[in-house]
Amino acid sequence: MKYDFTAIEKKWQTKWKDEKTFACQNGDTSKPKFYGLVEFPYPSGAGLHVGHPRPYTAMDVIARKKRMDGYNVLFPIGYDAFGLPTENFAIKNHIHPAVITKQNIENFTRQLHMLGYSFDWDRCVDTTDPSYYKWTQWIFLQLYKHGLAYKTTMPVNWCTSCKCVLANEEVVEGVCERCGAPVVRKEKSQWMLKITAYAQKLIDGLDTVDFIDRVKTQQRNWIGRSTGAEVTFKATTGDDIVVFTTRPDTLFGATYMVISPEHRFVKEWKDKLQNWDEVAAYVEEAGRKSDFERTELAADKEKTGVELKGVRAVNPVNGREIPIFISDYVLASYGTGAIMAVPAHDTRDWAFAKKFGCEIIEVVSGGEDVQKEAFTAKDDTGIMVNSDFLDGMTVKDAIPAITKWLEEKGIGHEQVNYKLRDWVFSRQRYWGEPIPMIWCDKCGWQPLGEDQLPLLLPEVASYEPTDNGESPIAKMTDWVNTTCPCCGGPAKRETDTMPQWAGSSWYFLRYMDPHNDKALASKKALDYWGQVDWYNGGMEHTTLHLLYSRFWNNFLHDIGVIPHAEPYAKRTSHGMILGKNPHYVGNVETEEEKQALIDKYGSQAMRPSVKMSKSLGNVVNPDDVIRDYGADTMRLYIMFIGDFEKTATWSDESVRGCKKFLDRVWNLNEKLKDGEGYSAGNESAIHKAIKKVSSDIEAMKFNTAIAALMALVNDFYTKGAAKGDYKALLLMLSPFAPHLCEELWEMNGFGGQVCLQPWPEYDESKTVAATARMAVQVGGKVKANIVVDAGASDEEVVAAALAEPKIAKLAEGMQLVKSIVVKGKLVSLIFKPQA
Ligand code: ANZ
Ligand code: ZN
Repeated sequence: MKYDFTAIEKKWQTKWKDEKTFACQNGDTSKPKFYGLVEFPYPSGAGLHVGHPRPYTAMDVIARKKRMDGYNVLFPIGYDAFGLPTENFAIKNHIHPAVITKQNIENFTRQLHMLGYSFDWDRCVDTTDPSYYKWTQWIFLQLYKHGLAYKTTMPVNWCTSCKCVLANEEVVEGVCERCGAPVVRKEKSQWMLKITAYAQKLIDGLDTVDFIDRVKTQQRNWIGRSTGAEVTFKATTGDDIVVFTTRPDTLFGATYMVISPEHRFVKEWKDKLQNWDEVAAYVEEAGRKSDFERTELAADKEKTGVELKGVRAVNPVNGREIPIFISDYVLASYGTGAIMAVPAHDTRDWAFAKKFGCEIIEVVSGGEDVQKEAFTAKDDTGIMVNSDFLDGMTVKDAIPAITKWLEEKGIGHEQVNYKLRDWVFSRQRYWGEPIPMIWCDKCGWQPLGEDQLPLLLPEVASYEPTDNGESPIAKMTDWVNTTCPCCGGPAKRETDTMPQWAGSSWYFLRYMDPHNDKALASKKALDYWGQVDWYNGGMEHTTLHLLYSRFWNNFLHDIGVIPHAEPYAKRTSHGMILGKNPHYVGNVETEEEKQALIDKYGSQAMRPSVKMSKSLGNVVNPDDVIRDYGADTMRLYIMFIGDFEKTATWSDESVRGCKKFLDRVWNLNEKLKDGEGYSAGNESAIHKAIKKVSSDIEAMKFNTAIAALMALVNDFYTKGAAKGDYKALLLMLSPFAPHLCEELWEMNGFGGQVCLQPWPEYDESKTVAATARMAVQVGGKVKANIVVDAGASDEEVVAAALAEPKIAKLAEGMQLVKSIVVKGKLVSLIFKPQA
């Protein structure tokens, strides 16, 4: 019989769907629970990308294995469907974004079904469904009521193309993460979420979870805790200038100060400044740049700045008067927006001092001449000098000593700062959750009553964002004008919507109880499922989604809504799938051809693989692969493609290789011998394979698990396989190639569905092959002994006997005429001289 994957896959997918094979029950205490999570997709118009199946198949393999291990498995899926691409498509084509979303979700659902994923489809969520975003809005109201949502006017990142405010996390190297257009600074009134109040909790929580190191490190760096001191300098105006420094030990080397161009003193000192015009011009110029342009991009560039002429500061440790500058390398948004500059020991200060002729005084010795470069070592290599009572101390000892001194004098104290900024939570766009707040001229901002939720998005005539930066909803006066929940007077609704990160910040909770209309999920469901046991997702979400959702979860825990502070017990991440680079120099033969590619494509020509893109024509569509080779081949290949956490390059040849392997598994079915248990020849190989495949799946080493199964199939072909051997193979292969295995399981009459069988167990003692010692007789006399696999076939035994050195010598010039094997005991050979 032919392996008709199309028919087989359709048959089993229909059965799983109709019978709800993978629907799980809340509160089943007869089994341990396992909650496996993948990042739900944004249903774009382009359909499933080949990047999706890698993490999805991986978690599907794990979920299927956990079910066979006897767990009650929650493995859900849904759609993160608010967002700009849909809105932009709506604007262009004049179709309601909800209509487009519905179509896209249907297409994604079809594709996900086609891959045979064991999702519990009854729990599917859609963030744009009012019964879902009701609870997103509810969480916002809780944040507001607990002082963690506030509206403020601030300079924000403004995408010139999306006409929309972006969070810091959405600005990548100065351009919009989504569309690549330049991002400029703009003053806007914005809703903010106080994630900074959770900075320390978000760091501490990392100690309680099993996240891969890369993720922990990136989160810690992003939150950016630094310990130092705040020190007060007196200005000659009488004002106190407070600075944040991580090196209070270098205070004696502070030879000037810098305040950020936005610092309030700049305006307050206007009348005292002799060079106001110059100062004002610099302030304006700096205001146009983003923090990224002012710091990272400018790191190697010449420092700029203006001295504030007419005002000076006094260094509190030695009473010396020092100049004050404004420079854009000092950010308004970090620390106190002011620094003491120590050019001898800070690289940026050193570069600035060289340009502006400021004094450089060494206070830590141990490096090169500080007039030639800054000495920045913070460890024990440096010894304090020119620093009065600190002289002779190491930096490590000097920091607490000076901090104590500052505290005693009342001019400073220890201070912890975080790089993390509050989360800009409003977008001036249509396709997002309305923010349930009302503005009353008398009462100020008022939260909408919880009984009024969901606050539905109004129908609008056009989704175009307005040039003045207001949401298209602002034009819907019927919707905007309302009454104040506090005084009943006329009031207006907030017209900004939430960012896309809102719906995904809590979706894993909704899966536990997706149809609940009384709460985001019942206490019973939340208690039963607890934490997500295993969450796999992209590294690109580490500082956005992963941090945001940990913040919301910690908050919901603090207000008693959910039982765990940390949402995810375990987080892993996969590498990207790349396409072959059509412009790679390795694709061509001659030097001229190679040079032509380099001339045209530059360094890009040197890369064998690149991100898939339409323009390069190297995009792989999962639909095509499934049509040509089947979903099982697609799944198997994507798990076999390489180390899961590393990037991998798509290869059609390897896809065909995987299909061949499944063909071999299929064809083996017709060669099976009878026999229920494992046959002697295969027993140890099967135990070994069970051990390896089990631990490899757990460690996400899918490629080596598959390699082990391939080796087992080879064994079965050489040694022959009994039904019992085949059964074990199907059990182990089923998480990877579920449709094929179900079909073969059924054909053999093994009973039930393979996905519902217990995972096979292995016996450690049987993973090492049993051996047998056998005598070798030649012409009736024992001439040698050999050791062979207990399960070795007669042919293998004879071959081993002939290879034995003594026997080989006897056999020289002879021809074997007869051999008799007495299993496990002896092999008898009869030779005659060669003709
Ligand atoms: C004096 C000093 C001496 C510093 C020295 C460093 C080395 P992190 O680790 O990032 O927290 N700083 C403080 N506020 C700043 C702002 N708003 N914009 C730009 N720079 C700012 O770095 C803290 C250090 O960065 C602080 O310590 C301060 O420079 C600078 F040998 O103070 B330091
Ligand atoms: Zn009012």
